[in-house]
Amino acid sequence: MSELAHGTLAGLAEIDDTGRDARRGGYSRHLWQNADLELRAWFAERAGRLGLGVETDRNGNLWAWWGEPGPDAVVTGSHLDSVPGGGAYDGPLGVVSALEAVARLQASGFTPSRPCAVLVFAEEEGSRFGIACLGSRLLTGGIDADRARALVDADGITLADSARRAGLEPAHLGADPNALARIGLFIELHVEQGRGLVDLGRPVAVASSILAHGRWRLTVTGQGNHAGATPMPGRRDPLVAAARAIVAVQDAALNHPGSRATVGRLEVVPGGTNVIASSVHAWLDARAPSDSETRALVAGIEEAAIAAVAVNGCSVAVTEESWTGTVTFDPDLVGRFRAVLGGSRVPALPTGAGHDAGVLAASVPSAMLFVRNPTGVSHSPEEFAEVADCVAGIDALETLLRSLL
Ligand code: HGY
Ligand code: MN
Ligand code: MN
Ligand code: MN
Repeated sequence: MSELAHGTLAGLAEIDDTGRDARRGGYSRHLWQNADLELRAWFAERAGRLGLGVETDRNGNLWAWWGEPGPDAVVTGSHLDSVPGGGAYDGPLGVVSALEAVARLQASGFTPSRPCAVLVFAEEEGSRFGIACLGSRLLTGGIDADRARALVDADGITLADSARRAGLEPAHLGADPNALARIGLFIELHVEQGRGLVDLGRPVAVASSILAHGRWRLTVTGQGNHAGATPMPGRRDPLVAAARAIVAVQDAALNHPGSRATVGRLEVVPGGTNVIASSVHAWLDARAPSDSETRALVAGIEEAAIAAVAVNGCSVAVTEESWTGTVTFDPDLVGRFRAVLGGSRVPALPTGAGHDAGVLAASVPSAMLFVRNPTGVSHSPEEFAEVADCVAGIDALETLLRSLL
C-alpha cells in the first residue's frame, strides 16, 4: 500500500501495519483488542491534529467534533474494526475520507454553520461478540442492553467485562438518546463490496438500499465418542450432519433468486482429532431482497437442516442472533445527493452488505457513498480501491459536507 503513503490517503498508510494477520492474510482488528486500541489511539491523534474534540460515548463509539457537539450535526464516518483476515478498505476508507474531507474544508477557510462530527462505530463486523453493527445498535437501542452485556467472545469474556477493561461503565451500555439526538444527518463512505461500479465504469455511487439480513446459529447435536472404538455404522456424528446441513443451506439459497446464505464459521465441540464431536455450532448469515423472503429462506433452511441432520441421527436447533430488515435509503436524500454530485453520472446502487448507516437510517436521515472496488471482492485481503477512486470519493464527501454545513 506504499502508493497511499502520499497525499490524501496518508491515513490508510499510517495504519497499514496495524492488525496485520500473518496467518490468514489481511487484517484482524477486533473490538478492544490490541489492533483496535491502536487504531482508536491513531484516530484520536489524527482528529486532535485537526483540532477536533474527541470523545468516547457510553457504547465505545468514537466521536470527533468540529466545533461544539450537536444538535442537528452533520456526522460522517464508518468503522475501524475488521472481519478475520479482512481487507484494508472496509471501514477505514470511510474514516480516513471523513477526516480528509474535514481537513480540506478547514484548509479552504470554510466555516461550518452547523455542528459536524466524524464518527467511528465500535464492532461493526461483529467479529468479536457476534452481532454486526453492535455500536450503532447499542446507540439506537436496536439491541437490548442486558442481552448485549451478556454477549461473550471466543474466550468466554463478556461484553460487559471487556467494556469495563476498556474504561467504560457496563451499566451505561445501551440506548443513548442524547448522543443520537445530536445527529441531524449521517453519511457513511464505504468501499463497494461488489461489482456495481466496475460494471458501470463509474468511480462513485450513492447507496439506494441494503438487503434484509441476519445471523442465526445452528446447533447440531449428536453423540460424542471415541474415534477408534466406535464402528462407523450407527454413529451420530454432528460434524458429518452439519456438513449435510451446510449443503442444504447452499441449495436453499440457490432456489431463492436474489438471496444469499452462507456458513462461514463453525465451532466443533469439543474439537479433537480422535474425538467424534458431541455438537457443532454453525453460524448462518442469510440475506434476501425483502424481509419476508429472508424469513422464508431461513424457515426453508431450518426445515431442510432438520431433515439433513436426521440422516446421521442428529438434531438441530436454530436460534436467531441478529436481524436487520430491508433498508431503503430516503429517496429524496439519495436524489438530492446525486444532484449535488453530478446527477446521472453518479449511480444509485443497492448492496448486499450491512452497514451502520443502515442501522441509523431507522432513526436519522442517513446516506452512503460507495467507492469502486476493481476486484469486486471484499471481506478478503483482495479488496481494493485505486487511489484516484478514493480521491473521487473524498471529493464527493467534501462536496456533500460543503453543501450541508
Ligand atoms: O457483514 C456485512 O454485511 C458488513 O460488511 N458488516
Ligand atoms: Mn464488512
Ligand atoms: Mn464496513
Ligand atoms: Mn484414548
